[in-house]
Amino acid sequence: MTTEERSSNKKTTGYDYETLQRKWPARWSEMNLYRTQTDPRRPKFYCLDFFPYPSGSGLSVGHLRNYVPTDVVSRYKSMRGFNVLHPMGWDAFGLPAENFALRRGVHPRNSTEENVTNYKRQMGLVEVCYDWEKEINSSSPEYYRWTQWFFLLLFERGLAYQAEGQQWWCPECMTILANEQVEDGRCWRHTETFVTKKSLKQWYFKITDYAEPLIKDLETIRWPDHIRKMQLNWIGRSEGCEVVFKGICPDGNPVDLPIFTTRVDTIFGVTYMVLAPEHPLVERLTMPEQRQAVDLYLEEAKRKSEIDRTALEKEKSGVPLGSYALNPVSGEKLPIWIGDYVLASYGTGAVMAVPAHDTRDFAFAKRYGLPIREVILPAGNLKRDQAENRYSLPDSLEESEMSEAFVDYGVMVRSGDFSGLGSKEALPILGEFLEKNGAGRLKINYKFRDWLISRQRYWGAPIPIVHCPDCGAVPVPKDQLPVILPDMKEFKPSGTGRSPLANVESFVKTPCPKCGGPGERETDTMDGFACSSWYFLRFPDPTFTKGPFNPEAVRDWLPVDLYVGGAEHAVMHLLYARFWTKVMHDAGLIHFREPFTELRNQGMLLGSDGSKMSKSRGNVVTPDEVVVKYGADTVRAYILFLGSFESEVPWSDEAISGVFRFMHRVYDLFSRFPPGFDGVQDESSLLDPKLRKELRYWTHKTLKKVSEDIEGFSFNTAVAALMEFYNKLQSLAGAPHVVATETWTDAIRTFLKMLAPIAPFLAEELWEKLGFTREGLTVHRQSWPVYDPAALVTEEITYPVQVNGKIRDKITVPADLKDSELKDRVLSSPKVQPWLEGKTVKNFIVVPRRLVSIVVG
Ligand code: ANZ
Ligand code: ZN
Ligand code: ZN
Repeated sequence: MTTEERSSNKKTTGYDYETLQRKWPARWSEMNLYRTQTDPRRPKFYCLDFFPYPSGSGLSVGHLRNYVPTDVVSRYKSMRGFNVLHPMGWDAFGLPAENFALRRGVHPRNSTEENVTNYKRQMGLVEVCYDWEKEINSSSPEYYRWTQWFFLLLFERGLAYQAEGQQWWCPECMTILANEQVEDGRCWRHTETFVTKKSLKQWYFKITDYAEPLIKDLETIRWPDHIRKMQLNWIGRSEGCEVVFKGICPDGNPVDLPIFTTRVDTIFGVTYMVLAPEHPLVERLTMPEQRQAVDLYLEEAKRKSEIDRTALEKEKSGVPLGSYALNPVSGEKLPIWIGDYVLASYGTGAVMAVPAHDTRDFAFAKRYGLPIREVILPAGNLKRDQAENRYSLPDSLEESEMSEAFVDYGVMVRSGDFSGLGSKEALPILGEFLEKNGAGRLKINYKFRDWLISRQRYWGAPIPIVHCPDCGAVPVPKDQLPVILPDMKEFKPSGTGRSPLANVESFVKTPCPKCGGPGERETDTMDGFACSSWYFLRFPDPTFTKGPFNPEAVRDWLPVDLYVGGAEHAVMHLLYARFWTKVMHDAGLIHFREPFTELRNQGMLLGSDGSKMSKSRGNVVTPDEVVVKYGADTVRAYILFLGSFESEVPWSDEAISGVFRFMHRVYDLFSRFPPGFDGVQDESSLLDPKLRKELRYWTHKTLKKVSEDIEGFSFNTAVAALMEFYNKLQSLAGAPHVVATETWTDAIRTFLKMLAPIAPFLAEELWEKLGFTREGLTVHRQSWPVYDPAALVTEEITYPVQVNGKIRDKITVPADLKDSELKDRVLSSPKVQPWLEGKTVKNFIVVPRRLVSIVVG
């Protein structure tokens, strides 16, 4: 749209959004419209957006797909009589903020402040109703003091520990990354950069202790199925057995070699063993003649990523160690190999290889000419002896070459006393057998690892620990928090594996809190995800000083009723926050186990070219430009209207122009036909009953639809319903006297209330202009109307009503009215009542669709 068009639009309709955007915010602020209400008689609604990192590039219209819908729901709930908490804050610590500051050559504190100011300004452009009195910033000492407090809570509960290990290292970030921050062998922040492994002492949170509740409680929350599935897969629970094989060392001594398997029913089919190259027993189990080949192989394995190593399609490689292991069930002697398809970090880092029934073992055996022994047959053709709970097997089994592994359950064969058992039923039987013989037990394994929390970076909450040569790792006493992050000019990571804080002597040197001797502060900082694991507890009372959160306010407001943000946080943040919540619950600090009752993920907003918005493509649309061009009401309505909330949709200039015209038309129609408030006593003389009914039908039908759609996150259809309703009103507005009636007034009043959460300026302006302020100063504090189901009934029946055989009245009711309600209406009719006075109703007969007959005596 050109400037001329824009100004001509203004001329024709008078809808001047710029004036409205100047006029209303000041008044709303005088009314304290966005201040969180705490009326104890009202139910509460806590609506939260994902904690944003205030990035240097500011908001694009894509972000509005998060913020506008939650704003609409908050406004709607508030009109429905809820106390609504809708706060906003800044996830300001962490790598992204620090990397941004490094690129710009400024201090992250300054760049963060600048970015926050810009975010707030942009959010204001579309009038998102955050209560800014609740604002928090995770990089402020008042906040991170409590992040440190939680670290100590976890430490006290044995859930924070230090361990040395091979860690993912991003050479660009120059820090350790958590497993979750590595995607396809690359850094999540540097998608071009392959990560490597580095051995370092690190801090971990023991999230694996909470595997079961993290799985189980997923059933208690209303979250998208795909997010729940991703969490389940990430946790990766699998039921199986730990089986202890005996490895024979070159010197003849036995050593325990435990493995984890989900298919212990295949144990008679093991033909060799495979250890991960990093397995601690590799050294001891290597025969001298294999030493050289083994060393060579270990060198190669270091260079491959985990993904490459386990991918099914990659060729499996390995080397024999030259030593053997004994199968604890069959006593058989098995060659031990190392192979990089076995991961050091899963199970026990070793497998019993069953090439006949495992695809990867099969490929490996084929490649190296290892034996393949079939021990499970498909149950299909075998007969089952019910009394014995076994299958009858033929006397001799044919040997046939397998072309691929048979991986399903079936019937055990060539398995000693266990032959004939259904292989699935045999799992617990074998588990018990192993346990009795001290050679293993049933076991549940989880894929996910403990949460690696320490970062060798500057911009984070310092880990509140002092290392003392005598006392070890000593927690900083809680009353000495926060451990202040010192101001540093040179905070670029050195790449040595130590945090830049290690260079600040005044920070590092400190007495041991326990013995008073010379100690050294931990110089690692916490991963930014620690800050966002509890922030939702802080919002209800963000200035509370006696603890991380105000327990009373938390009792009133938590858990979060509605949590909205992008689907990219399926495992990290959303799993960590659930974990911390459970820990706090177990510590008796809070009354709930799950932080976010309902979760919604918005779909991505693409550029108008159909690809992801990005600076380099030049297809980014900012709120700034479109608000100037179309106004906040239109931008909001368009964001809601452009597709279903979850779907990926492209930006369209044409479509937003359509919504823009809609705003103009609404303004135009309602200001041309103001309601006739006074003097309409009996509107039946003005309004044809059929028209009246039609108008009521549309009002209540739209009301029902819009209410249900907002509740169900179907904003596009809610806007569409308003558009349809507008068309109806427009078509009726011309009819004589319609606009003077109460029915018309009610239709407009209802329309404006429904428009209010979506287009707050236009709705408010019309509310005032049409004189509705006599019902309350602002449309935004009106209560949401309740629809009348009776108005939705389209078919009506007129019943003649007889009393003792004589017609006394005609009564028109909805066709689907229940008999009991029909009776109530008939008996209360003013025309019927005189005939009933002083008498008793002996019989009440309804002839469906024809007649009502009353017999009195
Ligand atoms: C013998 C066997 C026979 C297996 C068979 C499967 C089929 P999930 O379900 O993912 O838990 N495994 C165990 N530890 C491993 C490791 N560190 N690296 C790679 N693979 C490992 O998978 C468990 C199965 O994965 C285990 O069961 C083991 O192979 C393999 F017919 O043991 B199985
Ligand atoms: Zn990186
Ligand atoms: Zn000490």
